[in-house]
Amino acid sequence: MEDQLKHFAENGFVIIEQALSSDDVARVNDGIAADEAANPKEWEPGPRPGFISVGSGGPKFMHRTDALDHIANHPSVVPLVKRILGEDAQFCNLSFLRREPCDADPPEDIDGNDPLALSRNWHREYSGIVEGAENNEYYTPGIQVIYNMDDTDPGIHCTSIIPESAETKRKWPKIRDAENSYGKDVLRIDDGGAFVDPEKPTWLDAFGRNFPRLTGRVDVHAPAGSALVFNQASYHCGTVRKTERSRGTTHIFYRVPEPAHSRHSLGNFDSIQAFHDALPKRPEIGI
Ligand SMILES: O=C(O)CCC(=O)C(=O)O
Repeated sequence: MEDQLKHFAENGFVIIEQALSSDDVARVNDGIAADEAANPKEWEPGPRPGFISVGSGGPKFMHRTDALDHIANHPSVVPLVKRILGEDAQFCNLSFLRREPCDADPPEDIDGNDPLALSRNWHREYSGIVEGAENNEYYTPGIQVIYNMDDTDPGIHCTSIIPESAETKRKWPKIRDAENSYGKDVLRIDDGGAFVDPEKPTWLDAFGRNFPRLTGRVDVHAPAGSALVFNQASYHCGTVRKTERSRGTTHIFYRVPEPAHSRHSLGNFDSIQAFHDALPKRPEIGI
C-alpha cells in the first residue's frame, strides 16, 4: 500500500488491477441487465450530444437492485481510501454508467494522438471543490473510485485523467463561491487553465462542441475489474471513441462528514448520514 500512497500523492490517482474478481464483475453486470429488463424507463438515455450514455445511481437505484452492494465498501480499496482521507471516511454515493457503441467519425483535428477519440469533456468533480482537503496530507476533498466493468483499450471508450500531485493542488490559487450548487462559500481550485494546450487551447469535438484541450493525460486502459482510485479534484473525463463496443463503469464516492457546509460527493443529500438513512438496510453494503 505504501507504493500506492506514494503514487497517489505524486499523481492524484492510482490504478488497481484486479480490484474486483470476475465474480464481482459478473454480479454487477448481470444485476444491471436484470434491472434494465425490469425497469426500462429508468435506463432511458438522457439528452444526446451525439453519443449515448445510460446510467442509474443513488439509494433509489439500490432499492431496486442489490447488484452493487458488494462494491460499496470493497476491501480492495477501502483501506487505501481510509489511509488517504482518514478513518472517518465513508461511502457517500454511487452510480453505474454505460457508454454505448458509437459510429461517428472523429474530427479531422485529432486530439492528443488518439485517432478514434470523439469527445473529451474535462472537469474537476464538483467544480474543483477542495473543502476539507487541507485535513489530509494528500490534499483530497473526496475520492472517486471508477471500476471498469469491461476491458478497456485504445479501441473503446475509457476514463482519462491528468496526473497532478497533492503539492500542485495545494499551491493553485483558490476562490470561494458565495453561491455554489454544492454549498455556500465553498473553496475551489482556480488553476487559470494550467493544463490547457497553449498551441491549440480548444478542441471542437466530433459533435460540434468546443471544449478546452488539455495535455498530459493518462488513458485508463485496464481489464474489467480494475479500479481507478482518484482525488476527485483532479481533471478527468470520459474519452468517447468511435467503437463497436459498449463500456460500463461503477462509480463509488467517499468523503468525511466535515466540513458539512460543503455538499461535494453527496449527490442530492445534505450529509453522509442522510445518504445512509436513505439506503436499503442490507448488511453487505457495510454501513
Ligand atoms: O466515463 C468515464 O469514464 C468518466 C465519467 C466522468 O467523467 C465522471 O464520472 O465524472
